[in-house]
Amino acid sequence: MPKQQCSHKPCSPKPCSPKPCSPKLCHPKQCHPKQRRTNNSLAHVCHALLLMLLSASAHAAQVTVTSAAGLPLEEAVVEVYYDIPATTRPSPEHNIYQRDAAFHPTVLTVPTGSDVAFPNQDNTRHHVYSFSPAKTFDLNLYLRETPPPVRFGQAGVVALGCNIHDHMRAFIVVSDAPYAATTDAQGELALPSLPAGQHRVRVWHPGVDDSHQVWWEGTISQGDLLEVTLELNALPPPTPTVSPLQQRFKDAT
Ligand SMILES: [Cu+2]
Repeated sequence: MPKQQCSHKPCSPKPCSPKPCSPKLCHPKQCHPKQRRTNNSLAHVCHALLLMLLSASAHAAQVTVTSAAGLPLEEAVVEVYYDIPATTRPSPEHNIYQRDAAFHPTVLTVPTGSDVAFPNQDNTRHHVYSFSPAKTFDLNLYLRETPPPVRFGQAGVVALGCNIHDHMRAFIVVSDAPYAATTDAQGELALPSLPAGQHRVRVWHPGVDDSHQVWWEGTISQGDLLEVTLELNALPPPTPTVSPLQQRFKDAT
């Protein structure tokens, strides 16, 4: 970090750092009151400069994703590509459960080669499937006995559905990137410490396109505050349908 020279020679003969600039350096008897005030203000300036330099070099990069209308986009997937040893890549267990006739979460990001289970927590049966090129599978009607996990060995976006409930949908983003995660309710994601240099970054959201294959692409480096605006061109998800039993219940009330 470049050292700064203090201009106040009598009290700060050395290069500027937090201690030389501290007012304690001036003994009250050595400094005229006016000099002490000057030293105090100099100390504040030095501290402010130091904090600015530290924060500029140390804070993590952050990505904020919003729609063209300015709304924060939750569950946008952010991938960052950089070199790390393959052995350090985590591979925790994953699952997408079903509750209240909905998938939870609705967007899951996993490293390529991950296994994902689909436990059913409802009292009605579900039939989970995908026709996506990255993974085609079919878990026939089940209730309490969770089928064996499905392995996702190819990078890409996998759209999930339920054969019984058309409104149920979710996405698994299978990623080759060393880092991939989803944004929070504010559309924000704080990245881990990145290696030096510019890195390729991709952003995906289910609302961008009905093909689910369109990614925003750019670059990012440590300390960047990247703001990404996505146009949402996909059709809105279908609204939940009411079963005949539910309809009879509604009619009776
Ligand atoms: Cu279902």
